[in-house]
Amino acid sequence: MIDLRSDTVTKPTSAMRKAMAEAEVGDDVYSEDPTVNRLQERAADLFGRESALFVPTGSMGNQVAVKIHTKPGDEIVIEERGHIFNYEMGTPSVVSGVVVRPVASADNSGILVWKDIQPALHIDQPYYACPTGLICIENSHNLAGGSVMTADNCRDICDNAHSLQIPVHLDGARIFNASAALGATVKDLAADCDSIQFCLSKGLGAPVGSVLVGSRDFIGEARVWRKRLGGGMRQAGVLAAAGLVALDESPPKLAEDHANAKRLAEGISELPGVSIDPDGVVTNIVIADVSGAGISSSEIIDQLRERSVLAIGFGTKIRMVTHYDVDVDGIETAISAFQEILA
Ligand code: TLP
Repeated sequence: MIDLRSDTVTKPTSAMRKAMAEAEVGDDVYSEDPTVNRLQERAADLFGRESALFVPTGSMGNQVAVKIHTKPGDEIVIEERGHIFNYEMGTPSVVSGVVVRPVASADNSGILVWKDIQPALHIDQPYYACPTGLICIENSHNLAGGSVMTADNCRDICDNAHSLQIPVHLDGARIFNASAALGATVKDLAADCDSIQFCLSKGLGAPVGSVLVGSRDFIGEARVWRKRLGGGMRQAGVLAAAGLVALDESPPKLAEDHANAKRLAEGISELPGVSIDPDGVVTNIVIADVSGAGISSSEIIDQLRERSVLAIGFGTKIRMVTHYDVDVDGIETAISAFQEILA
């Protein structure tokens, strides 16, 4: 199977499995797991921050951040296709009691600029409106096709938000992909964000885990909320060990995944009824609109599966994500499968 449903489907590399088997462990709820501690120090260092916390999932990292930055009744501002809003099962309202204010990016790239955000803010409006408690940004932007936010844009959002005392959380599930695409360090791309969540289990290919990064005080609170939400993981060093290997092994390989995604987009863009701009594919996510194909996205996905290619669909769109378990031949097979189905 050529599994392009997500970069979450990767299997651990042999170096990851070896590191997992040999990991030194302790009880991480007591902060006594040396491998988890090493991962957290490494992550804090990579982002130039005081502290970091290993969490089981990206969703937990994001939602712990939302919880800490806001109070019930606040509003959080996010791009309308943002993961925290669309794919985290309403947790901002369930756990934090906040309202989500989705906003569109004027250029439809999914990448917000301050001009998009500013009109949606509620500041100093004591009656009727929910005060804006947090701005969430996403880099790369999953549902917008892996688009990326530059360091300058991120800094501009943070500067403006901070001048209004509004914190900024970065959902950097795939920040290393953005880093590879832009040729910028993750530290620069996270600029002045108040908290950052990045996933080890997406483009980086580790089997489990994410890291929340921020100030010492913020991470102290995050540790409490991780435990409250059931994320205290005991001998988690076996997982952190794979994460450490992922941080060493994977970033240099991401450019290959991006080239594969671009090739896939180019290959299918020529087919009748498929709408995708290959120039817009700059990381590892390919989202094609097939509304003109005369056959539904779910039918195409079923027919792809019959040809050993897995993809996911939403509405009239099909998403495919490249990763280290799919090579150039796999991409050519996927393109041929599309050609057979749509020709
Ligand atoms: N994304 C998954 C699905 O939930 C859609 C995927 O296959 O892409 N932020 C972003 C930007 C994400 O893409 C994801 C996962 C998360 C957060 C949540 O991470 P997990 O799945 O670890 O909770």
